[in-house]
Parts: sequence; structure tokens; C-alpha cells
Amino acid sequence: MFDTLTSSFKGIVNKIRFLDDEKALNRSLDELKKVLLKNDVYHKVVKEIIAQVEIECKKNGIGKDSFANALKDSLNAIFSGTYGFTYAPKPPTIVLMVGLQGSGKTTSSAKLANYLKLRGKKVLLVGCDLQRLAAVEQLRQLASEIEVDFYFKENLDSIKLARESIRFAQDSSYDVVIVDTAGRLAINTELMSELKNLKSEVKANETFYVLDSLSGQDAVRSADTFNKEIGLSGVVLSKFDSDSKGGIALSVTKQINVPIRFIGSGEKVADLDIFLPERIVGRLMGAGDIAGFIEKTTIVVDEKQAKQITQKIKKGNFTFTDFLNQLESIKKMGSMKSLISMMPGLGAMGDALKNVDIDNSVEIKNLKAMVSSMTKKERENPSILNGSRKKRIAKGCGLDVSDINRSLKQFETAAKMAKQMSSPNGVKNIMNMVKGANLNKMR
Ligand SMILES: Nc1nc2c(ncn2[C@@H]2O[C@H](COP(=O)(O)OP(=O)(O)OP(=O)(O)O)[C@@H](O)[C@H]2O)c(=O)[nH]1
Ligand SMILES: [Mg+2]
Repeated sequence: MFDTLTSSFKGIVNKIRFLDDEKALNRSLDELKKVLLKNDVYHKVVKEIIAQVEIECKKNGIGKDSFANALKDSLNAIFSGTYGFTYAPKPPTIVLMVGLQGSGKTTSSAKLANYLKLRGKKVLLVGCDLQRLAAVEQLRQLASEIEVDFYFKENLDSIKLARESIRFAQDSSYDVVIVDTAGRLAINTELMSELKNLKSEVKANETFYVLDSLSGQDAVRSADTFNKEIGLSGVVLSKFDSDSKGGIALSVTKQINVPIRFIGSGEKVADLDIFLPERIVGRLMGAGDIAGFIEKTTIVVDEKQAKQITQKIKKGNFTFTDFLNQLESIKKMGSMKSLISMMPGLGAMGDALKNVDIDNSVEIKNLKAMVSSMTKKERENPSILNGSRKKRIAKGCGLDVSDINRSLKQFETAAKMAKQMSSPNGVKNIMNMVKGANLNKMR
């Protein structure tokens, strides 16, 4: 992600004083150059950024704001022309996913399907990777997980299969068709000609190259070849969560002249973020991506349900059933890491929360096991849980009574925190509480 770049940019900007001289500016530019190169930004792109910042700073006067604005402008210029997802004038919009082996095509196909489904679109996933039977199964499973329709027919070659899937999608009024294709270890003529034929057969509106961020410049070179051979309309930057440098996002667009359209920010299906320039530049400059965060939460959380829950929390009536529902909602939004990275200025608290894995946290697993052993009455009235009830619940879910007590305590704290949060001074109170707490305990 952008953590290193964001904090380095902040550091450089903060070092500049009001009305500094040219020498100081050169020092800052030098530092900026080093940071960009160290974080995998392509050298020609680095040169361009530095030149632009220098010209603008000299024009507008040297100072913190002028430097920050110049940097922001040059980043905006890099991403100009990037534009998110567009639908074909006449549905279905046909998206072809291409890329090297293991780059994340199948995962990204499912993520994109999930993204569009949450926005009310009827999506069809097509398994056109006939190199491995397991590939088709992988997509089938992902499709069923996100409850999106899946298309595959045996004994057809990829071209015929694609043709039939598009006909089916047209007849059944799908909004979007996403075609997953086979990858290869390296670029070869067989792959290119198969993809070229597939692209013209399905009349793809979008051809997305899935680029593994961790493969760096090699992946960019392959993307360039793909673009020249078959023509790309966008890049999906996968595994961006594991890329601690993030510079590739800054240079790929410039290098191959194809815009980044989405970034994969985790292994789960919800971990896909649309790549919109103003939001990305905001994140890079440390302002977070509040618009993205709000969009993610409002799409996943039903407004009516959210209001009811808020009322319950305010009154202190938050129950275990509500708790399980809330957990499911949070899971749909994606990993904590990707959510936290959208929040501005969370600092150390953000770092601690980033590693909370809702699926694998022992505490949350225990809580879930405990709640599933409760009767409906107990779930709605946590206060009736006495000794004998706790014993029965512990037996039912294979935990000790001490585990149950601990989980109950955690639930109580969470409910208390939520109640605090909903008060007028909520966020401030929580921050004070958190400052004094040992966050490692939350893992
Ligand atoms: N952390 C992380 N892992 C990812 C992301 N996208 C994909 N992966 C992982 O990368 C691995 C390969 O992903 P696939 O989607 O199977 O890649 P593919 O391009 O379809 O691979 P082939 O079909 O074999 O060519 C899987 O283990 C995914 O979970 C991402 O954004 N973040
Ligand atoms: Mg695949």
C-alpha cells in the first residue's frame, strides 16, 4: 500500500520552512527523488515528478504549502485519464481479464463481480481458463460464495465457450459479463493469439490486465507487450496490500499508457478498491479516502438497519444477534487493512487495528461459537446469563466457562465503546479510551 510513500511525503513537506531558500528546496527535491526511487517508481517517472515540482515551487514561492501543492499536482497529472468503471451503452458490458499465471485474474474476476453486484448489477462470471480444470472450479466456488451466476460448459474450446456465454448473457439480460482467461508463465505466441481471438469473439468492452504488484518492473514490461499485442483498456493492480512500496501504482500508467482501474487490497472477495485519481492522490498525501470509505460502508450497510442498531446501541440494548449481524457487515466491506488505509491520520491506532482478521481472530471465533450455543432469549438478553446458563453454553460450544466469561467481558466492552461512540463527543471519548488501552490485546 502507500504507507511508506505517504509518511515520506509528509516528512519531506514538513521539513520545508516558510520562505526557505533554493538550497533547501534542492535538498527536499533530492530527498523526494530518493524516496520515489526506493519505492519502485520508474526512474523516468521520478525525473518527471521532480522537474514538475521544482518548476511549480519556483513559480509559486518556496514553502510547505507550495511544495505540497506542487507534489499533489504532479501526482494528479500522472493519473489524469484514470476513470473507474464504465458501462457499455448497450448491456451487457463485457470484460476480459488477462494476465500472467498467478497474477490474480480469477480472484480479481470474482472481486469485480462482487463489486458490481453490490451496486445492483446482474453479473455473469465465465470460466474460460481451460488450461486447468481446477481453475474453472476455483471460479465456480468464488461465484457461489458471492452469489453471482457462473457459466461453463464442458467439451467446448475457449472460443466456443465464450461465444455461448455471451449469447446466454444477452438472452438473460445480464448487465456485465466477466470472462476469466488462462494465464501462462511467460508471454508466448500461443497465449497471445488465443487472447486476441477471444477478445474479438466476445467483442470485449474492457480488457483488464491483472498486474501482480509484487512482480514490479517485470510485470510492467509484460503489460506493455500485452498492450501492444492485444490492446488493454485498464490495469487491475493485484496484491497491492502485500506491496509495501506502492511505487508501481505511480509509474505503471505512465509507462504503458493504460490507466489503473482497480486495486486489489487483500485476499478476500471484498478487497477491491476502485482507482479514482483524486482519492488515490488524497491517500498518498495523507488525507485518506473518506469518500471511498463512506461509499463502501453505505453500500454494505442497510440504512434502515443501521438506524435501528444505532438506536439500540444508544439505549444500551445491543444484543448478540446484532453483534453477529454487524460482524457479517464488516466482513463484506473487506479487510481491516484496506479500510484503515482509507482513514486519515489514524496513526498508531490504525496500525494496531490493521492486523485484526475477522475470520481468523481467536476472540471472534470464540464469540461466534458462544453465541451459536445460546438460546434466542439469551442472545437478545445478555443480562440473564447466570452460572448454570454459562455452563450449558460452554459445554455446547466446547469452551471453558472462563472462556465464556472472557468473551462476555469483551462483548460488554465493545457495547460500551459503541455506546460512547454514539454520543456527541463519541469519537473523542473513544480515542481517549484507546490511548490508555493496550491494543495488542485486541488481536
Ligand atoms: N493478498 C492478496 N492476494 C491476492 C490478491 N489477488 C490475488 N491474490 C492471491 O494470489 C493467488 C493467485 O490468484 P489467482 O486469482 O488464482 O491468480 P490467476 O491469475 O487466476 O492464476 P492462474 O489462473 O493460475 O493463472 C491466490 O492465492 C490469491 O488469493 C490481492 O489483491 N491480495
Ligand atoms: Mg486463474
